[in-house]
Amino acid sequence: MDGNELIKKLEGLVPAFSEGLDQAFSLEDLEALRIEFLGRKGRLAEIMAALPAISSEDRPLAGRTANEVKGRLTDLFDGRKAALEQAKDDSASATFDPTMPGRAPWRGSLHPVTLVMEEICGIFKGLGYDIVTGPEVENDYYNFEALNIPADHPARDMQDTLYVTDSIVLRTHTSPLQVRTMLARKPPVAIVAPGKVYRRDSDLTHTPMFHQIEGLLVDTDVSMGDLRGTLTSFVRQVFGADVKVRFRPSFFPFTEPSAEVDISCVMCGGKGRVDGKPCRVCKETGWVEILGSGMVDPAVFKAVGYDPEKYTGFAFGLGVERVAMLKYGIGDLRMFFENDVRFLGQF
Ligand code: 2U9
Repeated sequence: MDGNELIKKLEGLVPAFSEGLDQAFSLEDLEALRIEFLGRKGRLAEIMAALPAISSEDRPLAGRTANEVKGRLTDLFDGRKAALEQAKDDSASATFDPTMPGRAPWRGSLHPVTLVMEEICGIFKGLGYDIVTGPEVENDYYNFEALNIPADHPARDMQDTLYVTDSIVLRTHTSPLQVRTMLARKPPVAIVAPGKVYRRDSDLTHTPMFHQIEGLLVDTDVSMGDLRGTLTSFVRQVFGADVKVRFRPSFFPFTEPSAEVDISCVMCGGKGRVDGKPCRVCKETGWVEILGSGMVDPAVFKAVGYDPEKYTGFAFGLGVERVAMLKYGIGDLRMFFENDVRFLGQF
């Protein structure tokens, strides 16, 4: 080997070592590479062993080159070693700490309408009532005819009802469920019918779909007193024992006599004013309407084949969103339909 050849070989060590460093991902890899190139029997030492054999005039340059190459390899080695040590430190401090408290998983919650439906159904279940559900697309007979709402009745107006065909509608109340139940069962009947209902109505205080719960009790000797006692006890369970209750005469095609049920205002406690200002919930009256009710009209019993001479019954209905607004102090009906989890998560 002459001097030139030796120098070329020495200089070739730098890119070869560099390539090796690119593949060294651990301190162990790096040490193996150091031994291969810089070790006592390494590639540099092997080339250096040929130094005494070359001509004396080439030797000084070859010797200098050897020192330079050794310095380059050592620098490259040190730089890579520092980087790998730093990476090792970083990952050590980021290791899993089993003593840290876990990250709480995000939990959903029940919609306030669902909560109120479940609460109300639970109260009546406790009194022995069955929960019944059924179709939201109904025919004219179950939604209107059997309920003493004749074809020319204003409740059927195109304004109020969403029609599928001339004789098929989206149910405007859950009353068809009571009709279906009476056609299928003999008295005594005690049921509550929760569900979605649909009306052609949409403004600040009305949505085209809302939720109702209706109830029906049919037996021999059911009286207006039973209606009054049952509904008074019911509203006190929902709104608190101190709430005042009053029954006002009203009219529904399917009940006679009929009564609307008011409770003392949940906002102002019945005073009509809050901090000296008119109460926005009861409009200064001190009362808010909560239920419609009445004694089942004999015409309805006839339609389902119950003997109106033998049986009497009471029925009631309420809007679930309305109860939820009063119970939770929600001022805007639209909150129930926007699905904003910041709102929904509060219940
Ligand atoms: C049958 C017989 C009688 C159900 C009744 C009401 C009174 C009533 C409204 C309350 C607010 C509907 O959601 S709302 O707009 N309901 O006022 N509902 S009595 O009477 C029936 C039902 C079925 C067979």
